[in-house]
Amino acid sequence: MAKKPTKSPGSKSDAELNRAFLRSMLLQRRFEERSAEAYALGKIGGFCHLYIGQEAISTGALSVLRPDDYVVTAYRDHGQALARGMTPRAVMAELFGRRDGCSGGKGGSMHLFDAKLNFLGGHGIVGSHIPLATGVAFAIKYRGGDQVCLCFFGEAAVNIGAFHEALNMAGLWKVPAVFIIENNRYGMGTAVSRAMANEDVNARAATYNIPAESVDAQDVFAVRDAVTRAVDLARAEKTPTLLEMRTYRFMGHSMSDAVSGTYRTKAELEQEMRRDPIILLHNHMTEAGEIDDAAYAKLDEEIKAEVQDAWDFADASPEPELEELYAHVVVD
Ligand SMILES: Cc1ncc(C[n+]2csc(CCOP(=O)(O)OP(=O)(O)O)c2C)c(N)n1
Repeated sequence: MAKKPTKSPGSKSDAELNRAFLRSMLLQRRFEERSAEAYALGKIGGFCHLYIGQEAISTGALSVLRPDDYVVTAYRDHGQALARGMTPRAVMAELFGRRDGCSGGKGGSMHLFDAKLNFLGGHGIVGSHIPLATGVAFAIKYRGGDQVCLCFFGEAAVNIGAFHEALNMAGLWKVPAVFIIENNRYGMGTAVSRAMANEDVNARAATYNIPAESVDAQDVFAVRDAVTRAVDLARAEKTPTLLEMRTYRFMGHSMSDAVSGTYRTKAELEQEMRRDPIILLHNHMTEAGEIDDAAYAKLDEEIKAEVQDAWDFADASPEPELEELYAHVVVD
């Protein structure tokens, strides 16, 4: 955490940027803590995968993008949706299955979409969206644009055929995509070492002639630096990159899993929680004299109020009408 952040061209000072990062990560954290509570109260149905512990990835990576760039992601999508600029109200209403949710209440936790933000979801089938990202990036190049497409997925998706087909084509056609592996070391209840013949996920990149990098993803500055390099390469030279973000999820796989699960030790979890990305950034800002306890507490209170507002909004929003059942759905 010694490094200074890379600033956006002509934008915020380091202190302002750090504060924006802290705000973004805390918003995701508080939002999901309340989501867990809402799930336990039965206000959220279906699946719900929390992102707690991984917030430096969404925050650092999406801070690099322009509004006209594209984002495609998997089912652990709340943090990325918020970091991309979706409102807590629209996300919470979607989790509650209500009409004012970003997908009209019919998508739920795993299917957050916002076409205006070029946020292309929220996909529940492991690895299924990676070819979509290659397709989006191909379309950008075909049309002569200079946008990029960022694609997030878990390390288990690296074992899926779609990953290999998509990376082969991306490498062959040289499309402006950045593939981000969020390596939290577990796919559901299975450790990487029990599921992968070669745990070096970046080794796959060389097969497809794609550059790769591994990043300490609890450090928001390291994430931002690596994604800046990859996005610059994609924009200028239409070269894709594979980035392994080394992280850890603090919660179970989903709300159907215990908080820690039975597949890892409590000691491991406690050890990893010492590298909470929010604590690391907070410590850095405290040492730099950019925040004190009172300012942190005030920020936290503001964010908690914003999340409470999202909860109230979602609770008051009506359910979708019955006639909506077949709208936007392929039924034949
Ligand atoms: C093709 C497919 N197989 C199995 C599942 C069931 N499943 C859902 S999540 C998951 C684990 C994925 O782990 P990873 O990609 O590492 O992401 P993480 O949950 O750790 O973020 C599995 C096996 C699925 N959704 N799709």
